Amino acid sequence: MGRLIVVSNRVATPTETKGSAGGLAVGVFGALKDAGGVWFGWSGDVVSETVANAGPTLEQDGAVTFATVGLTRKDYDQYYRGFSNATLWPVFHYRNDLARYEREEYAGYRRVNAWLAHKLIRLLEPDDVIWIHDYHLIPFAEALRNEGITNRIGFFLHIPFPAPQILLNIPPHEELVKSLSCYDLLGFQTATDQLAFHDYVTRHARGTVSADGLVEAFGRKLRTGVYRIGVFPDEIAEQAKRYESRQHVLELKQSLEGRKLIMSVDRLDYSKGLVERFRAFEQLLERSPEWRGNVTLVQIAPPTRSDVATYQKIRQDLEYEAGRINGRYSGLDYTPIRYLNQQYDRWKLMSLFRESQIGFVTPLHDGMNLVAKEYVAAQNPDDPGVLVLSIFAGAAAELSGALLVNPHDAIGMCDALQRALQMPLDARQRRHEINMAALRKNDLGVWRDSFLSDLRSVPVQQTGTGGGR
Ligand code: ADQ
Repeated sequence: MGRLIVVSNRVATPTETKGSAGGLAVGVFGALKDAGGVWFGWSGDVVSETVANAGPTLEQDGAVTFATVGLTRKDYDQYYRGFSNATLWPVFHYRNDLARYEREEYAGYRRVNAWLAHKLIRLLEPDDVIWIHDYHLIPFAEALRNEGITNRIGFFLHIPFPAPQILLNIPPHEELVKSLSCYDLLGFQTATDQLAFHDYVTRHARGTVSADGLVEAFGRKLRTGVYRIGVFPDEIAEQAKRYESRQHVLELKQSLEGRKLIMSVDRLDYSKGLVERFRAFEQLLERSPEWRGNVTLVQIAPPTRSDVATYQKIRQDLEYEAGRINGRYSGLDYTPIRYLNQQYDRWKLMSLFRESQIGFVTPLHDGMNLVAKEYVAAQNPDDPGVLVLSIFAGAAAELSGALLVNPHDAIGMCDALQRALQMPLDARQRRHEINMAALRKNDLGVWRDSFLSDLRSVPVQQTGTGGGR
């Protein structure tokens, strides 16, 4: 079996892969350890041109090499802050209104992909299998193919793939899809995303999709598949239980004074539907006075990408909404919304989930949403909380024990909160069992192993980049 090469925008540090870091780092690292190989990507540092060109920096951990490079200010601005996060991210989350398109940023995005690919080549061996992650790196395989690399290369998209009518808003949409055709296997979070890609291929790229899922486009053949990312539910359950008697949980319990708790945890991002969520909670207090003073929403949302203008705006909007709602419904001893801008340790979060009666997860669009899965896994099976989940999270296709809501319908969300707050124990347990069975059936290991086994079995093509149409 050939080695595994993982490429992602950010690379976890060796320490992060062992501690309580996000499940993804642990999952990917597990596969790297088994096969041996390299994890390659940006270090997260902005550096001088000399330092950037001197990379990659190599760090060895058993059979795994962590290889990272720094980015120059210009590369960071154009590739990361620009085209990745101000064009691709909003459009792929159906927010054309928040997207901008600048030719120089797109050129920078392609330039950085080509530069990174070139840096990786010296670390490659002929039978390595290469797994590229996410929207920052769409042109990565094309750049490798341009340098004559014929290894098997797979791509997993962690975020939604938009319907063609939405994708057309990005002027170089055809180049992006042509770049995707240079992979051997494309993995999507849901069947809807896969279908949107197939739709683009057949309607806008004069390609074909056969009944068994083989795609032919731009002179290349590739496979596509749905690989639902998961968690390791039993590990989360165990850690959540282990942390439940720690100080932070006891303090929270004490401060709630018997009130019901609704928990929400997200990166501070406009795709997560935070403003809509706060307004739905406001509806609950407005329409059901009996809950005033008796239920608290804890929203944990540390800022991300705070140097992208749209992220500054969502932060302001949310602070305004939290202040407005709290001004309206607070009492001397009661604050309805506790809005925390901090990062929390993963196991701490899980133990807080376990204390709450509702997990309120309502993105406007989301690839999967692992928080929804983590919430379920962290519950006490003897007294589980209820997941209230947006139909626009990828996880909604699997978690049929959740109460599904449309995040644009404040009253609908308010009704779901009411229902969850009043749900009897036997109904909560039934829903929890259904959700846990889904998590176990399709855990993080299944996601990783099924993608890699499909990638290892695609036939090697000797062609370089697609010949175009
Ligand atoms: P994200 O948009 O970051 O990921 P999500 O899947 O919800 O969204 O979270 C990823 C991880 O970050 C989870 O393990 C979660 O616990 C952690 N996290 C989120 N908010 C946190 C906070 N406030 N403090 C600490 N940890 C926090 C992208 C896509 C998703 C997709 C994932 C994985 O946008 O749709 O599910 O990749 O593919």
